[in-house]
Amino acid sequence: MLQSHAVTVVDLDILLSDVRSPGAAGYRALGRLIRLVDDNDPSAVEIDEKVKSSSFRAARIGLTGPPGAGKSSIIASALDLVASEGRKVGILAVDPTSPFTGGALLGDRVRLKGPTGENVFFRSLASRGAMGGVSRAIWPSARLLDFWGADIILIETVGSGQLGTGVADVADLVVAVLTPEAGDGIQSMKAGVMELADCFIVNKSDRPGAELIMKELKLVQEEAGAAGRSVEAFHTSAVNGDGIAEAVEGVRSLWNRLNDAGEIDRRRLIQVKREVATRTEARIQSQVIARFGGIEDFEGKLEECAGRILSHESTAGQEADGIVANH
Ligand SMILES: Nc1nc2c(ncn2[C@@H]2O[C@H](COP(=O)(O)OP(=O)(O)OP(=O)(O)O)[C@@H](O)[C@H]2O)c(=O)[nH]1
Ligand SMILES: [Mg+2]
Repeated sequence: MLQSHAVTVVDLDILLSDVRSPGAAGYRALGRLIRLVDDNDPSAVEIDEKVKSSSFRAARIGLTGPPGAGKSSIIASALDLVASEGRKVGILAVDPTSPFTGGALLGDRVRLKGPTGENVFFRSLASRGAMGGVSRAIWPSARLLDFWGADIILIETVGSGQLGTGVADVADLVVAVLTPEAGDGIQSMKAGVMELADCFIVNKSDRPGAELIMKELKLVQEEAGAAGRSVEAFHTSAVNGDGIAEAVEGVRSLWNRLNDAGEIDRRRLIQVKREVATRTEARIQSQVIARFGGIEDFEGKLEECAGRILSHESTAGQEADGIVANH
C-alpha cells in the first residue's frame, strides 16, 4: 500500500503553531515539517507560503571541506559556546558520509545535549545528486528553521577537490575547513577556494603539518588581498576545543562586517534567484516527463535518442530540442 505523508490543512496549522512552542513538541513538529518539504510532499507549497514572512531571520553559515576534515566536530564544539548563550541553532548536514562516524557524531552530540538540546535542531538531508552537493530541500528547510526562531543556521556540506559550489547558493558566508593532511591539495583547490571561501579553518592543528598549510594559506590570502578581498584563517583543534572560541568570534564579526557593507543582502538576492532558477528547471523537467507519460516512458524515449546519437543520426542537442519542441 502506498504510504502518504499528506497532511490536511488543519494538521498543518497545528504543526506550525506547535513549532513555536518550546521544548520537545516544537522540535518534533519542526522535524515533521522539514520531512514534508524534503519529501516534496504536496503540502510543501502551502508550508512555504505560511512561513514566508519570517524567512531570512537567521545568519546562514556554510561549512565545507573534504570528508573527515572535522566539520561536524567543529560544529559540535562551537555549539557548546553558541547554544549556551541561549541562542537557537539549526544545523542542516547534507550527505554526512564520514567514513569515521557515518555522520552520527553530530547527531549523537546534539541528542546528548540535554537542556541545550531545545536550542539546537539537527537534521541531515540527502543531496540526491542536486546542484553540486546541496539538496533542493535545503532552502525551504532553512526557512522552517527561521520560522522556528533560529538565530544561526549552520549548513555542513562535503566539498571535494573543488569546494562544494552549491553551498554558496544557500549560505550567506562560506567557511572552508581544511586539515594539515590537505597540504598538497591546497594548490589544486585554489581556484574554487578563491571564489568561494570567506574564511578558512585549519582544523586538527594538533597534528603535524599545520604550520605548513597556514603558510600556503598566506599565499592564497595575499592573492585574494590583491583582488580586493580579505580572507581570514583560523587554527582549531575540534577534539579539545582549541581555537574554537576565536573561530566562532571571527566568523560572527565577519558576518556582521559583510552585513554592514550590504553584502549579505546582495548574496541573499543571488540565493533567491538560484532557488527560483533551480525550481523552474525542476518544474519544466517534471512537465516534460509527464508529457511523455511518466518516468519509465521518458526513459524509453531517452533510449531511442541514445540509439540515434550512437548511430550518428543525430546529436544530443538536436534530441533535446526535439523533446522540448514536442513538449
Ligand atoms: N586529531 C584530531 N582529530 C579530529 C579533529 N577534529 C575532528 N577529528 C576527528 O576526525 C574524524 C572526522 O571528524 P568529523 O567531524 O566527522 O569530520 P567531517 O568533516 O564532519 O566529516 P564528513 O561529514 O564525513 O565530511 C573524527 O574521528 C574526529 O574525531 C581534531 O581537531 N584533531
Ligand atoms: Mg560531518
